[in-house]
Parts: sequence; C-alpha cells; structure tokens
Amino acid sequence: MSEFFQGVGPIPYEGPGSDNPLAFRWYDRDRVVLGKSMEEHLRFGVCYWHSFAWDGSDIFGAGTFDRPWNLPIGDPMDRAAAKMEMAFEFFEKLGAPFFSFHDRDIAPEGATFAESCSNFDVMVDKAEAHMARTGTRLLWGTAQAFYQPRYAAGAATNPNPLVFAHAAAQVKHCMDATHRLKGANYVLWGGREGYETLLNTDMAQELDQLGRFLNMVVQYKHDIGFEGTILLEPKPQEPTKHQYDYDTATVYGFLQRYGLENEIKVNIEGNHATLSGHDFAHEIATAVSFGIFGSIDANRGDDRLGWDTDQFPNSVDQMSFAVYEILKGGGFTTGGFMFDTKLRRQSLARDDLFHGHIGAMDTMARALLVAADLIENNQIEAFRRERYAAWSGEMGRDIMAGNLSLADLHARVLADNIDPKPVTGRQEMLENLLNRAIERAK
Ligand code: XUL
Ligand code: CO
Repeated sequence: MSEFFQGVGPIPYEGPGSDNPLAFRWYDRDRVVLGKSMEEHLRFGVCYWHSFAWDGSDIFGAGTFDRPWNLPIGDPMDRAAAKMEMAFEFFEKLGAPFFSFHDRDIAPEGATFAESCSNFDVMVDKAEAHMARTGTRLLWGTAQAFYQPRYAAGAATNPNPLVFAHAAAQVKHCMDATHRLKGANYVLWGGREGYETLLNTDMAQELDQLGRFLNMVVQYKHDIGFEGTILLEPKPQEPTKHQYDYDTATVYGFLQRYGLENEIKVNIEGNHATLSGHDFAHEIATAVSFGIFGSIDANRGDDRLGWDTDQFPNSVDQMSFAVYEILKGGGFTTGGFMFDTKLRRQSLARDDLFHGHIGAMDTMARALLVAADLIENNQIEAFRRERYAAWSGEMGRDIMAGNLSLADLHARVLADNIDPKPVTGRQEMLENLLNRAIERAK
C-alpha cells in the first residue's frame, strides 16, 4: 500500500503551548472530562464525500484538489479501492474514531441497479477489512438518493412510484451494509424531498409518500435487527426551494403525524440550523425537548453567504453553548460530531485536509471544556431553575396538572388582585458568565 499523505504521521496531542500545526492543542483523547474521556464525549467522525469523493469543483470551475483516484482514468473499481486506502490512511493518522459514507461515495454506480449493488458489496467487503485493520468505526451510512437525474423530482416524494421503488431498493441495500459494518446510526437527508413550485406539486400526496417510505425504513430496521438509530437530517432549502425537513420542529411534527416520533431522531447540522434562521443551540435544545436528539453534522456557514458553505467549525465562542445544550441533554448515545465539512477549493495541498480537521477537533474539544465548566460551576442552570421556581408552587402545580380552568384563573386574579411585576432576565450577566467560562477553559 503506498502512502498518500507523505510527511504526515499520526497526529499527536502536544497541548496549548505547541505551535506544531500538525498537532492537537486541545483534543487529548484520553483526557477525562465529567467522568468520560474526550474521545467518548465527542465521538468524532470524518465524512467520506467532501474529503475523498469531491474534487474541489464548483458550478463555475473544475476540480482543484490532488485526488488522483477521482480522475477518469482506469477502472472505476480500482479507483474506488485506491480512494478507500487513502481514506483509511487519513482516518488512522488523524485518530478519528468514526467515519461516514454515502453508498455512491465508496463505490461507483453501475450500468444497472444489480451492478451498482455488486460494486457496492465489493467495496463494503474492503471497508470491513480496513475497519478491522485500523479500528475505525462507522458512525453512519446513508444512500445517495439525490444525485442521479432519476431523483430530480425527489426520491420518496417523486410523482412516479417506480422512482420511489428504486430509492427503496437503494436504501434497503445501504441499510444492509450499514448493519453489517455495525454502523451506530443510519441517516436519511431528504436531498430532493421538497419542491420548486406548487404549480406542479401535490404536497399532501408527497408528504404521505415520505411518511410511507420512512415507515418502511423503520419496519426494515426491526426486520433485520439493526440496533443503530434512524436519523433524519433537517435542512430548510438547497437543493429544492422548499425542503420538507425544514428544521427540527418541522421534522418532529412530521414524525408525529406518521407515527414515527419514537422511532426516528435527528441529525442536526450546524449550518443547516443557521440557514433555517435558528441558532445551532436552538436546534439542539428543540431536539432534546422533544426527545429526538441523535447526532451532529459539525460545521459552520459564513456570516454573509446564505448558502451551505460546509466550513470547518473554528469558533469556540460559537460552539460552546451548543455543546453545553448537548451535555445538558445527556450527551451523545449513538451519535457523534461528524465533520460534514469541506476545504475551500484553494486549499489544494494534501495536508490541508489535516489542518481543517485538526482545527475543528481542537475547537470542539475546547468547547467541551467550556461546556463542562458551565455544568460544574452551575451558575447558568441555577439561574434558569430559579427563574421557573414558582412553577413548583401551589398555583404552578395546579395549572400544569390541569386543575384550573380559564374561568378559575379569572376568578382567582379578581379575588386576590393578582398583579405580577416583571423581573430582570439578566441576559447580559449570563452572557458574561459564558464568556468567563471561555476565558477559563484550559
Ligand atoms: C447536505 C448534507 C449531506 C448529508 C448526508 O447538505 O448535509 O451531506 O449530511 O447526505
Ligand atoms: Co450533513
């Protein structure tokens, strides 16, 4: 096996004093924080698609990256095997415990569905061997049911049931592989599950189709005994103008309508949250409140670009409170921080992929230290609790138990001349507490 990332060895932890750009300064995988190692808390994953399948092309220009296996020269299966060797070299050197893939990232599509399946099966065999050799685990698998022209009008939400059938077959095959590779989750991002114009769209019909499709996925999960979590990944728009999985709250309403709220959770992506007009932490808190928090695609957008730039997270200020909400919700179970991130197309040296991931892992590790500090020091949670303390009093309990009606409260307010005075929400003081924890984190 030839070495692709020459000159880069296993990335060591050297601590905050290090100025070695190819070392971790904060991600010390065995360091124990709140009773668990950093590795167990953060469960980092590398994505196959942006890191190895993408060549750096955009809608205005050709690929810029040095990814020889992506050049259309030679047998596609040999190229897929070379790509996989380099991918596992990267996972191993970086020291990320997990990776994630789309079926079509790891194996080329064939001339027929049968050929696509056999190509994929060959590569799944190879992935299994690489995983055994390196100890890298699968955070999640997913089917790429949005790239091919057949899916232009949606996969599960297509007007043509034959396209639905094709997508179902592809997802079944990918779930089998994910199960075999002991994936911790199976993800469905509704790439084209949405619409461009109502002029040609029967929305009620499409939503029912998506509900049916996901019920089939859940049924199949139980049939094969897959113990991972099924995750939907919300995104408000792009590629379609209106995506049905707009945000976490929309997904929860959808799951309830189709009887799936106890079967499916969410994979929240940082920049999808931003694009939907929400804070990242809001999406996490919504999922935790509904009991559907699953996993994270860790990335960020750009302050002024309104599209999915998928940049590496590099702001501890931005990430800390999101990690705090995750820890408050009990932390990850099957999920993790998967870097659905891509290099800028001018970052074309081979080792740029390390720089992106090292910075992102250090950012999330430091955000974990801030979040753990906030939990240990408890000032924010104590303030939150105190703010709602009256709900444990007699009237609060009676209201929530359903013992008081609007008319009862009308009578009570009149009789007792109830006239509550507003109290400070202390936002600035709380923001200062968060900043102090960021200053303290070491
Ligand atoms: C698209 C996106 C996908 C999913 C997997 O915006 O995030 O890469 O994570 O299909
Ligand atoms: Co994603």
